[in-house]
Amino acid sequence: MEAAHHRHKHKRGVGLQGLVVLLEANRPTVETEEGTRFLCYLRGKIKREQGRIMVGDQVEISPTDPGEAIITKVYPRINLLFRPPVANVSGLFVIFTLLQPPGNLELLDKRLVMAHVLDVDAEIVLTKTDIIADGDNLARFIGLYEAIGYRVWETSALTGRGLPELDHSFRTGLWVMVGESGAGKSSLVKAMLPDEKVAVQDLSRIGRGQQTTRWVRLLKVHDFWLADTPGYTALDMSVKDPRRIRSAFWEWADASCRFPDCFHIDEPGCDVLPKVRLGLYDPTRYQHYRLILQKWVRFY
Ligand SMILES: Nc1nc2c(ncn2[C@@H]2O[C@H](COP(=O)(O)OP(=O)(O)OP(=O)(O)O)[C@@H](O)[C@H]2O)c(=O)[nH]1
Ligand SMILES: [Mg+2]
Ligand SMILES: [Zn+2]
Repeated sequence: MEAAHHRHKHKRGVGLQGLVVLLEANRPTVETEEGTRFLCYLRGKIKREQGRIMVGDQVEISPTDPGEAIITKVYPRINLLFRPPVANVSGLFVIFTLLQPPGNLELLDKRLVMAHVLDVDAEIVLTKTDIIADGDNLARFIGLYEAIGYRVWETSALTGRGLPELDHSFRTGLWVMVGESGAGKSSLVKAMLPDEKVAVQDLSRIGRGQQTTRWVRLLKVHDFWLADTPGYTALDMSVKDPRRIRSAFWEWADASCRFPDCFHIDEPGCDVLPKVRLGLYDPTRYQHYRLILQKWVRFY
């Protein structure tokens, strides 16, 4: 029964299943479940019907030459991240450094909101903790985000601090490293997977605004896939429901505004605004909320 089923499948030309693990200069590399890699072409029909293929796409391929194949089918996507471009995301590792170069908190909050809007997990990974001397700044940062409910990892690719913990925390699916250029995404990947060839930014180029990693790439870590990505600074999303942005600010869930649908802008009886003024809610987070609301909400 099994054999007949397989023969039948084969006769109809049903290909191998795989995952797009790299898209270098528009040529997808697909890895099958057995771990074999194929450099692929897209069938023209698929290109027209489904548009751009992305890293993270589940596909069917039909081998042509040794190590080469044609992608014959792209499975429907669960979700989709634009910057960096990755499909079928389970979670984001938001990579952030307080120094060398100091990370941008607005971009950090935007990435956390992005995860919330996409309905995927987000964890903050602080890098370069070996060079942080100002203990207070570190404690304040960790205190703020942990109180909100985020998991914050303290790591150093240089000393190896925090890497075993990160490596052994259980996860499944596809986890994407996102963060500014120079934040240390590739250094972290390299430290976690010493056998992989990973290009890391030259110290002299830090802060010059050039990405070292140019393509999204998936790497296998135990039972999950980890994506190293180029750093992006221009983040944008199209959010139809502004409530999704509001609910991304978890720390305001306990506010008791007069109107249950209060957006905390200038509504009477708002409980968030006075608490922001008193410093009970972080003013910088609130400022970012206003910015994101203004820029990302599209009305149709
Ligand atoms: N002191 C210290 N330096 C680090 C650490 N991690 C990374 N760096 C340095 O910071 C720079 C970060 O470079 P990458 O790891 O290439 O940064 P990236 O986030 O991958 O950057 P893009 O690929 O451009 O997006 C490199 O020069 C690293 O040597 C760390 O834990 N401690
Ligand atoms: Mg990189
Ligand atoms: Zn309010």
